[in-house]
Amino acid sequence: TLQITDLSTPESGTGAKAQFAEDVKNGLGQEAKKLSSRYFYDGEGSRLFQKIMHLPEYYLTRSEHEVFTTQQQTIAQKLAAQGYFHLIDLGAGDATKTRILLKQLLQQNADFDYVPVDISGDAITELYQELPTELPSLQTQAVVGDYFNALDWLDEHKPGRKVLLFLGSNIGNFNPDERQEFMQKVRKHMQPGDMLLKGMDLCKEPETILRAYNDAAGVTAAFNLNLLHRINRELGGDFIVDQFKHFPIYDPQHGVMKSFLISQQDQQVTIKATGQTFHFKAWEAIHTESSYKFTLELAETIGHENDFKIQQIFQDKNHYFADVLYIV
Ligand code: AVJ
Repeated sequence: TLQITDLSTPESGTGAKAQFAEDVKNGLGQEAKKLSSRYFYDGEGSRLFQKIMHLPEYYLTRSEHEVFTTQQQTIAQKLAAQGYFHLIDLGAGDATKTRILLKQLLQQNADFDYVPVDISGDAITELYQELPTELPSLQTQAVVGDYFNALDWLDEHKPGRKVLLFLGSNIGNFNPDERQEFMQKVRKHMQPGDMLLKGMDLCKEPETILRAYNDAAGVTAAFNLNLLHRINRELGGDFIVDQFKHFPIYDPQHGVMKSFLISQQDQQVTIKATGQTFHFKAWEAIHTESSYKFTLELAETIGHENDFKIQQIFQDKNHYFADVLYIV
């Protein structure tokens, strides 16, 4: 059976747009200009991210896929060892990696239901069309909405043991403060015995990391620049996108990959929805994304700080990527 609960409100469309305009206005109004990577994922951005996941340089997806195709038996056993649970997939997207786990869990006759959560109604609708034919015996309760609205809803309507998935190194887009807040909020929804399986990209040869965000085909550059196209499309901006270029840099001391858009000349940009004109000096930068990288020690510290223990760490052969299983 498959049910969808839509927690997005009727006015969340216009509300979301006002929020986007507000965030752009604040970000470009700062001394050090910035835009949030949250806004990369419109239709075009999501399509470009799919392409990124297939790039030879973007090792993250392949590494985590290797973890899921070589260690799925152990992972499934650990998750299912304590009986009935909700498998809650935060930011499920197209659930490529989760499907491997779902097949394994069904094969092992695990007692669970699947709760994909995504802010994108389109992603959830696609799962709705595919999962019943691919995995007919799977019990699914999909939720469209924000992670924490979804967790509130579950606590109220479907209590029970939780296993949370947060895959793909999505945690990397949070800065340390945001990451701490995320872990605390997640922890508040969890009880002893509940688990969190978190994908984390690991510190490695800096060149390897840098190449993953600076691919030869220029897909990541297009992904980054799409943010300006999106502002033009949705907020009535007049960015001449060709006058900006993608500039990625890896900071090996803080373990963070940062991406910028550089203004290649002195220019002005007017954005109707913000009612403002922004000035860019030649070679001025807009910070658009940080992707944090982790060590296993940091994974442990993050756990301890929030009252989680590490139950097991799953890694690919190269030790490029870790899926860390935390337990309360
Ligand atoms: C989806 C956040 C895991 O940071 O590696 C890919 C997004 N940005 N290439 C990442 C991304 C540029 C990706 N995450």
